[in-house]
Amino acid sequence: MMTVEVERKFMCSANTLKMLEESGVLVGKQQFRDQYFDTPQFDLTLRDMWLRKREECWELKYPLVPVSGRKEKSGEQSETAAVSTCYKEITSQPEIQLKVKDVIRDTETGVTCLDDSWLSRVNLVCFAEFTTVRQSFTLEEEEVKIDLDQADFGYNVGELEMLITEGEDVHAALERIDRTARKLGLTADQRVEGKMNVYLKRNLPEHYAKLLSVHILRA
Ligand code: V4E
Repeated sequence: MMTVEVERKFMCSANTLKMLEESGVLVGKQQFRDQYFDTPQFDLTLRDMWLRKREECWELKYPLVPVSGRKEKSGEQSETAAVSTCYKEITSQPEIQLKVKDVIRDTETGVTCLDDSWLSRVNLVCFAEFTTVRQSFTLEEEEVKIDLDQADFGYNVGELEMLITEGEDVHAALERIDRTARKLGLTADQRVEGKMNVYLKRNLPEHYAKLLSVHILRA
């Protein structure tokens, strides 16, 4: 079963924080280290594929709508959809390997574990590494998870997130995210940079510029 992450990022103002502390339920606080991997030529991220190891767990995120079939955002698109993103998430190592191999044309077969030897064989190297402290909240009657992230390189961002299974109604998830956003007093006109945008801009500006130029990331 494939998971789809429907997500909207936001800047957490003092008002939003107050609202969360008063009406939200703090469901957890955690700290994790993310390491992102790609080939030296960035074959994965230039296709909007993000391979990461969070603590000891591997995860691959790639768009629900493949980069090749993407249309420019039109005026017809709802504001909610314009500020939200949909990515498939896979966590099974054999599936991750198959998908990655599709892209970087590894010819090896019979590898079943995404260990460090597999990484070096297909020339995957860590290009970004940071630690996040995350506080997670929920609002009464809402299924959307609200994360407040503080990354160790000095960037804070909020995320509204719903996980659905592939084939489930993305539109309904977008509407739930929108409803939670309204309850938090967020407006749809604001597009917010994710942690990776900011990390790349600061640490790998050339690759960041390339991702902007091919419309994988937006400034
Ligand atoms: C999908 C993606 C990246 C991978 C990191 O994804 P994200 O959900 O931003 O990270 P995080 O740490 O919050 O993961 P979670 O704990 O929720 O699983 S890096 C860039 N992208 C693409 C992307 C994009 N183009 N635009 C926006 C607004 N977000 C992500």
